[in-house]
Amino acid sequence: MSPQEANGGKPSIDWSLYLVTDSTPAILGDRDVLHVVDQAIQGGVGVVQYREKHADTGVMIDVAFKLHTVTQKHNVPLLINDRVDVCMAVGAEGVHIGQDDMDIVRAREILGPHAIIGVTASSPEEAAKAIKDGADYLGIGTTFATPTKTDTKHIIGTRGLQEILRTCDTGTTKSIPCVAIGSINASNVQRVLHQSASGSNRLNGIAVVSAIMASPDPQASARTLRDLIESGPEKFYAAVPPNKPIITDLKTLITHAPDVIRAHVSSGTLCHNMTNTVVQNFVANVCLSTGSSPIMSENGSEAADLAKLGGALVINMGTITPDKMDAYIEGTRAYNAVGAPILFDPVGGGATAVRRAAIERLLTAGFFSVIKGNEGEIRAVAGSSTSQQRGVDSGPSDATSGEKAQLVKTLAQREHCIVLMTGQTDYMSDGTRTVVIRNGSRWLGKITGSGCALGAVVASYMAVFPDDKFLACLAGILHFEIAAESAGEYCSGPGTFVPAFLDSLDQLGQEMLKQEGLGLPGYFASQVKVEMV
Ligand code: 3NM
Repeated sequence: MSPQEANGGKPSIDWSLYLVTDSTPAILGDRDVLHVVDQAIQGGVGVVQYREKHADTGVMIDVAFKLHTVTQKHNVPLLINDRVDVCMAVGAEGVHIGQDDMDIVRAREILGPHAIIGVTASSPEEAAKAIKDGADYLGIGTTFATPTKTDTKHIIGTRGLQEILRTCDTGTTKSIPCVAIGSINASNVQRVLHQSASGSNRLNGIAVVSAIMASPDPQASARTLRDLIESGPEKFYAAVPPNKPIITDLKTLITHAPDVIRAHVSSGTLCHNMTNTVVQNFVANVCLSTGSSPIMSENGSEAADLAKLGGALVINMGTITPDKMDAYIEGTRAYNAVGAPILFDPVGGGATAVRRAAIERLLTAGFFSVIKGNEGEIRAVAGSSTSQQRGVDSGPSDATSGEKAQLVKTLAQREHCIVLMTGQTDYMSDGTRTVVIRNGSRWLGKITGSGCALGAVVASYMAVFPDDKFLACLAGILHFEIAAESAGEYCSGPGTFVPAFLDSLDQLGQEMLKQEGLGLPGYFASQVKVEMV
């Protein structure tokens, strides 16, 4: 049986990288569309859609015919955007229709059962209807706002993609290939694939216009995208990369923590802080005392160079301004581009409209390995805030411990990252593992910057131990909070706590190094107050 016969008479399609053409001068420039498509296919494009919104029908048929010759040479299907008549005229493999174009049932009647018909869907409802009406695949989006198509109705982000993917596999409707579209390029393709997944439902591929059509080297751009898609997004973005064991047993996690602390203490790993002006000096000292090398730079233009140095980035929006927002986004993109960890601390996230909007903008702009905040901030990120945060303090909470654990777990599952909610008791989840941490000292709540400093520590721990970022975070938290407990025993108040804490952070690290090879130090084991829930 040929692949075509095996697929109900339709050619089997490699959806991983789907190219939509655009001949407008702003995108295509003076390049030849046929040459670009030929190059793109050689770079790894598996399906081509001819999209032309302005040409006369005769011109469209002429270009589509020539394009079909190119795609046939490579055994890749050609689909025509919107125009069933052009598809028939050139014998293309199918059409792609938008919500305002010809109805899919009518298109199917005209083109017959063997044609490939794809439909644009921006919501679970549109997806469900398209599936019911017999679509062969869905183009879902608009993922992110794009200058290529400014009349898109809904910008749905990776959360919207997740919802649609969930609809596509309810058990009652058939599963259908889905490709996401809208401002997807080499800098974000892996995190779109990672963050859009809903359980085992994943995108089959991504569709792009400008990332290839506007490229001076379409073959190289297609190859880069293809490699990024095939190399698997989880390598950088999952708490535990593929092929590494996920330790679900708390005792084993705790047993490994001292090794991670030792690795960090002697690492001098770069901790790049885009943090608030109130805490910079203290945070830099905490970094040094725990073994990382801090740089406090809010200059977005140098983030790309710093991102290549093997460290981590902290984005702490405590003293946010419009200029700083742009820098945070530049920093986020730079670290995402090399797969380096970023910790996002949405300080005061529930306090003002500006900060709530900043959270949305940042979550759209990039991927954060950890989102860390107090309860008010985490609720602002989750969109489940019921009370107005007063300044940067969390505000009162009547949530039970179980509800807090569920909050971090649900948000971790939604964002596909680690969520750390700090307070007298900390809650942390990577969506699979959720822990409650009762270590720490009351003095941490009496000085400025303790939460911000914890963020910096956790970030650099992830850079040192990327094989299990959840374990890295846990080790960093224990280093920080157990040291705070020791310092709390000797200090006489918040003033003396600060230097005692810096000493204690350093001493705990040095003790760990001395006891290398001796297993889990007894004093450390006896201090750990962590529970898995
Ligand atoms: N359709 P780029 S967005 C053709 O949301 C198209 O349905 C969209 O271009 C939709 O890859 C879009 O350059 C343009 O952002 C995508």
